[in-house]
Amino acid sequence: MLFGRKKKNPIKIADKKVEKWMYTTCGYCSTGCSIEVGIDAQNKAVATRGVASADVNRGKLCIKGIFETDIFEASGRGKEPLIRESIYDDYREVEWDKALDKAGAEIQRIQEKYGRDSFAIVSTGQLLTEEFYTLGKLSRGVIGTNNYDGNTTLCMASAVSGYKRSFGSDGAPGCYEDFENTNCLIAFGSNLPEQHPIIYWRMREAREKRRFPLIVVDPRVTMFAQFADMHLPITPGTDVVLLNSLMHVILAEGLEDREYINKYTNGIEDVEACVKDYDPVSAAKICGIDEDTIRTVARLYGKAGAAMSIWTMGINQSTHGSDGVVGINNLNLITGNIGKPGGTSLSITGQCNAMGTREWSSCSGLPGYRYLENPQDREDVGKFWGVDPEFFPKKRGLTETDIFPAIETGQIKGLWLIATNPMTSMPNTARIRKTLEKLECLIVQDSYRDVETTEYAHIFFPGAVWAEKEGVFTNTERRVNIVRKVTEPYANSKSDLWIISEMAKRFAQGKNVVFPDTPSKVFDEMRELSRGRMLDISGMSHDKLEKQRGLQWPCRDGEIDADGNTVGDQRLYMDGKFQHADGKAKLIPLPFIDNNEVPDEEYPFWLNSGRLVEHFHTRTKTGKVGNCNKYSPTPFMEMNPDAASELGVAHMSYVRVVSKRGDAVVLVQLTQRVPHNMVFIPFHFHDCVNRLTLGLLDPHSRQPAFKQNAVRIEHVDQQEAATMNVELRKF
Ligand SMILES: Nc1nc2c(c(=O)[nH]1)N[C@H]1C(S)=C(S)[C@@H](COP(=O)(O)OP(=O)(O)OC[C@H]3O[C@@H](n4cnc5c(=O)[nH]c(N)nc54)[C@H](O)[C@@H]3O)O[C@H]1N2
Ligand SMILES: Nc1nc2c(c(=O)[nH]1)N[C@H]1C(S)=C(S)[C@@H](COP(=O)(O)OP(=O)(O)OC[C@H]3O[C@@H](n4cnc5c(=O)[nH]c(N)nc54)[C@H](O)[C@@H]3O)O[C@H]1N2
Ligand code: SF4
Ligand SMILES: [Mo]
Repeated sequence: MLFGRKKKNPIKIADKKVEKWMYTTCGYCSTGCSIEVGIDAQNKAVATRGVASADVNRGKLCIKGIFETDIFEASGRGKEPLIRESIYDDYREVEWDKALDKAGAEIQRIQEKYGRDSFAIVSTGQLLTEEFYTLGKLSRGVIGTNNYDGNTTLCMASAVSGYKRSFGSDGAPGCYEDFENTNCLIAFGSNLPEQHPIIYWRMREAREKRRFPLIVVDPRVTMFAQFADMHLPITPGTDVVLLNSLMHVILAEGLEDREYINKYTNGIEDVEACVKDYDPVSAAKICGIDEDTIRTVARLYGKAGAAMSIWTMGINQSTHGSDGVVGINNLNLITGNIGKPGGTSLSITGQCNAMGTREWSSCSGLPGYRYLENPQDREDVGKFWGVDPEFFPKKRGLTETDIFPAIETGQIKGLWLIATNPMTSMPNTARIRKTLEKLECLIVQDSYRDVETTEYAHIFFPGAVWAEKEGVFTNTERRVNIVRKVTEPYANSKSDLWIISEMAKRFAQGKNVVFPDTPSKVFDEMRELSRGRMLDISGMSHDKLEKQRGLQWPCRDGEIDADGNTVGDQRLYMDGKFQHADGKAKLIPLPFIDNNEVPDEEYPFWLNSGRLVEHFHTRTKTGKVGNCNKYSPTPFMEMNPDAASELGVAHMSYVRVVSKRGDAVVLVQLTQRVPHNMVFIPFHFHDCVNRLTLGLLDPHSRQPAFKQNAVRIEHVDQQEAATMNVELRKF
């Protein structure tokens, strides 16, 4: 089969005949680029360009943003609501009212029969914030199930948990401008040039103006590692050991900031006692980074004056995810690197609106960083929504990763999935499949009809996608930006806000609670709920967000600069005041316990997984965009050439990868990017890497360890494998 250009003629840029450009914000990653969408004379969205006056991307876009308008009319879009009695029947198209009635009746039947919490709801980081907020109101205030969570548990839960443990609240303290002020940057488990290309571009531009050391900690020689001054190829799952050892050197050599520690933190004695055991010689044996390198990095960081750390899934997706985040925070607290230009602990977020769901969805509590465990918060939100505070649970229910096992054991009987595709994205998908088959009712609400999870659903709601609707996203640096509606929803799909609000009408309790009918009215509610809090957005409005190309929170009503423009704070904790009751940050000791699945004689390779620049997640969007899909049309596995030659595995041949959970057949790409004892498979493809993963859970965040698993490699019949793969990848 031939992919790519057949004739090598020069590429011509087609004139898309754009009549007008409309402002919006990219709907893929959490960088938060401002985009203008070009509309032609037929009112069709046909092109995109970066917005030059937007501080985030300054006119730039990556490949996904450039071709984003292709997703509107991509094949497989959901056109009409669908229902069926059992998952073995065919779907039939029905009117919206009928589908919503059926869903409402099923939820109530299940709740009446098995109890309120027997119906679970799992959402995403990819809706608009107004939609999250409204879904939270419906789930917590009307349907009243405590088993409500988001796919952010697969993604950002460890960052949230680590921030809460260290600082008393979620919320990234830093911003992109920190790159322009830092004297040293360590990136832990983040492949910035591929996964956040425009944040990378901001970082690189800052570094071109003013050189500072860039240190990348990643077991793979990623693109980021290749561009770094130092690459630390860490043994998977041992970042906490490296962090403890860096602190050991900093404290032993007196490079810490004692004044900051004494004034603004608690717990230094416990951390000092703990890191004593992590001298570089002992630590090197566990984390695989030699003692001299550990000392060099510790000294660079300790003496930098302003030093910052960023991290992404290499830290979060581990059994030590939350501890890894706390370790990074510890390092920055003892060196006085929080809340100052160039000194920060900046979690690079994942999905376009993973931050919005953390802030406003009520998944882990109540809106605006409020807690179910706090009686005052229950009282305030209850009053504001018109819901009896006694209706709310008094503590958080199950996370997404605990909801699936609870379906297995029969505790949960019904599930509503909104904009997430667990049949490809959860670990151990064979187990997920069996779990979904057990449900009495599965509702799938997705923009695409052909997502794998709909095969197990009873009801399908077609949702409008991205800029077919209006609302806000929050990016990595707490910048809220506006997604404007640039085109009508495809076919008979509806905005998620509409679907959620209509669902509320199916419940007696929903008649007493107000569900505003426009996104800007919902935004007004959020503004009111945020007033005076850390997460203050009272100074924002949809129009101001467009005018100023996004605003960072906290953004208080009435705070303006000399030109009369509304302003938000660039950084949190500038005054050293944290959100714990005593106002101090907590330094927390992190003794390391090796509880990962690790390679052994039978399964001798680490299985690592992650992403590619041209694909997004389970490829429901990029898999249909020709200019993204053509670069990586087939699942493949990176394998070290020396390891391959020992096993007699050839470049571009198929192998069977086997773990204790299952197997997958993939094409081998030989590359020194992975060490001798590791293979890497992108997770974008269905029936591939997540057939193999175990996904042990972090005890604090319940996030799965997607990146630390053990596998072996077996030979397969090449002809059969090739045929099977072509069949499997047909859209
Ligand atoms: N193109 C594209 N961009 C995306 C996405 C996408 O799907 N496609 N998804 C978005 C989302 S939701 C997210 S969460 C982000 C993810 O962004 P990243 O986290 O940057 O991407 P990953 O490839 O998942 O993982 C990053 C690196 O972690 C390394 N790693 C594995 N184990 C360890 C370990 O034990 N320690 C350390 N230090 N590193 C380790 C891997 O080798 C890998 O190179 O990307 C966002 N941006
Ligand atoms: N092995 C392995 N597995 C992983 C990871 C890994 O690194 N390795 N990473 C994990 C991470 S960090 C993440 S974030 C998850 C992502 O996992 P998922 O959330 O399951 O992946 P997506 O493909 O983004 O699924 C989003 C779904 O929402 C739909 N959608 C998009 N926009 C809208 C909308 O506006 N409305 C509606 N109704 N639907 C919409 C899309 O069509 C798609 O089906 O995967 C996790 N899984
Ligand atoms: S970097 Fe992220 S937000 Fe920016 S264009 Fe690319 S996918 Fe969109
Ligand atoms: Mo993510």
